[in-house]
Parts: sequence; structure tokens; C-alpha cells
Amino acid sequence: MLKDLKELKNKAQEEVKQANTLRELERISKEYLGKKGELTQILHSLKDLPKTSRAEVGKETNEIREFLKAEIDKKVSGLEETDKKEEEKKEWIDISTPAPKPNLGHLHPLTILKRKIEEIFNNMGFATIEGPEVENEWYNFDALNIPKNHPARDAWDTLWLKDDDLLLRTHTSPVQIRYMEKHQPPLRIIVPGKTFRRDATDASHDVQFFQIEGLMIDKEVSAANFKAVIQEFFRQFFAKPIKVRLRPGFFPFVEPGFEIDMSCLVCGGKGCSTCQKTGWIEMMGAGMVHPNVLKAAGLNPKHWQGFAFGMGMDRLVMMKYKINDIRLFNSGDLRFLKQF
Ligand code: FA5
Repeated sequence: MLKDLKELKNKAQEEVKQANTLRELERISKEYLGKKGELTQILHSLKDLPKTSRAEVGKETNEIREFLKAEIDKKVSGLEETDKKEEEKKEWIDISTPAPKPNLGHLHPLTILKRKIEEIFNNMGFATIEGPEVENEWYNFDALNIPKNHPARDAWDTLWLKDDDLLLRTHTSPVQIRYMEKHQPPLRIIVPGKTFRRDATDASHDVQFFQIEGLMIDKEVSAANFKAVIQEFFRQFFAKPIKVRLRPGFFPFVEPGFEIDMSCLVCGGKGCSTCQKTGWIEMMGAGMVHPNVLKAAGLNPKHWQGFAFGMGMDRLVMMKYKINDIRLFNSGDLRFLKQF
């Protein structure tokens, strides 16, 4: 019997040694020490043993029980300790590691250069003014010397809103009237803002684009002043010599009127899809403010005169960054936007 006990002890000890999980140790403990465990069964059957060996077997069995219990406890705390260390390793944070960079957005190319344009004009004494994108017929047309049924309305036919005489403004020129109604000359303003047209789109036309209106009114302002202001603007904006041409143009709200083109910087003036193969790109309309416009705004044309211009801002930005298609601006294409 004592020999059997010794073998049982060795077997149990080996199993504890091999066990790698708490669950296995639990099974071993149940198998040997549990209510129906092998050592417990031996203790229960002591009464059936001859009196001579009963005490000795009982003592030996109890010693093995204690021994096995201690072995299992030791192994359990060992395993628990390793588990804890593993957990800690997983949770360990190196507080000196640089944090991942937050994904910051950045300004749209139109916004970047709108700010630059404003800065240049502000430095020349022009205040930046805003006006409504939803206009009425009076400010967008009539007050600008474009009465109903005037053929020039066709060029700016637009998106009309239901009811009333409201429309999405086709140009920033209405703000000239709104400003002159409320402010006495001398005055110098620029008006950057969104404009809307029912145009067919191509590389240099979109249905929504930005214009920068300019207006300077004083006692003696001439077309020569306009030329000087615009030349200075181009000089600062492009920071390199630019070929510009002035040609006569018709706008009912100026007299005389001009159109200003610049040599296409996308192709270097050779001709491409951006400049419709002409080598030139139309940047703005301009002219001396028509007396009827001054009158519509409540100013006496005998006392005041001045120039006005309306630049296509998207085209300016296209020239500066050599962007060959205006439709990229509103495409939401990150491959394009991430370049700025
Ligand atoms: C006007 O809108 C006039 N209000 C400009 C003006 C103001 C003239 C003050 C005289 C005095 P025009 O329709 O030509 O003019 O447009 C002005 C500029 O806006 C153009 O030279 C061009 O650069 C830009 N532009 C016009 N249509 C589009 C379009 N569909 N997409 C992008 N840019 C455009």
C-alpha cells in the first residue's frame, strides 16, 4: 500500500509540474484532493485496512495531501504572477513616445489666395466688403444700367428663385450699388464673393465661381489710375513680369469698358485647353463707372467719377498655381487639394 502511495505521489507531482494553466491545476486538485479525489478515497477506506498498517498509511496519505496541496498552490501563484506580468506588459505605455500627429486639414487654394489678394488691395487702401449671394433684380441688373429686355441680360441669365424677383447673383457688381447707397465718396472697396452662372462648363468656366469686384470713386479718378492699380496688383500677386492686354469691352455699367487678358501661364502663351488655344486668358471686365450707375446709387455724376472692375478669382488662382482645369476647385478630389 505504501508503495502504491509513493507512485501516486510521483504521478501527481509530475502532473503538477507539466501543468501550464490554472484550469489544469484545478483539474489535478480535484482529481487527487477533491471530495471524490484519489487521496480522499484512501482516507475514507482506512477503516477497511488491518489495524497494523492503518496509522502508517493514514499518516503517509495526509503528508502526501499536504505536499500536493503546497505544490499546487506554489504553481498557481507562479502562473498568476506570469499572467499579471503579461497583462502589465500589454498595458505598458511609454509616455515619452511622441503622440501620433493629428490629422489636420488645411486651407483650400482659393482661400489661400483670396487672403493674399485682399492683403494686396488692403495695402493700397481698398476696404474688403461683402454682399448677399441671393440678390434681387434691381441690384443685379436695373441699377447697373441693364433694364428689362436689354440684350446684355442674356449674357448673365441666371438661376432665378421661386416667387419674387430673387436670383443667385451673376457677378459681384451689385455690391457697388449697395455700398455707394450707404457711403459717401471718396471710396475704395474690393468685394470678394461667390457668383453663379448658367454657363456650360469647360476648363475655364464653371457654374459657381468667385469674383473680386473693385470700385474706386473720387473727384478725379481716371482709367490711368485703374491701369496703375491693376498693374501693381499683378506685380505683387504674381511676383514676376506678366504680359497683360487691355481691349475694349462692353458692359452697360461702365463707359468706356475694357476686358483685361493675361498671357496664359499654364502653357506659357503657346495655347492650351485652359486658354482655349488662344494663349490668352480673360481675367476681368472693367471700366469707368457709368453715370447712370452713380445716379442709381444716389450720387451726382457731375461731382464724382471712378473705375470699377470684376476679376475672375478662380482664373487668377489657376494662373498662379498653374492649374489647368477650374472644375478641380469644387471636385473635392483630395489628390488635388493635398498639393496646397
Ligand atoms: C462681369 O461679371 C462684370 N460684372 C465685370 C465688371 C465689373 C465689368 C465692373 C466692369 C466693371 P464678366 O462676365 O466678363 O464681367 O466676368 C468677369 C470675369 O469673371 C471674367 O473675366 C472671368 O475671369 C470670370 N468669369 C466669368 N464667367 C466665368 C465662369 N463661368 N467661370 C469662371 N470664371 C468666370
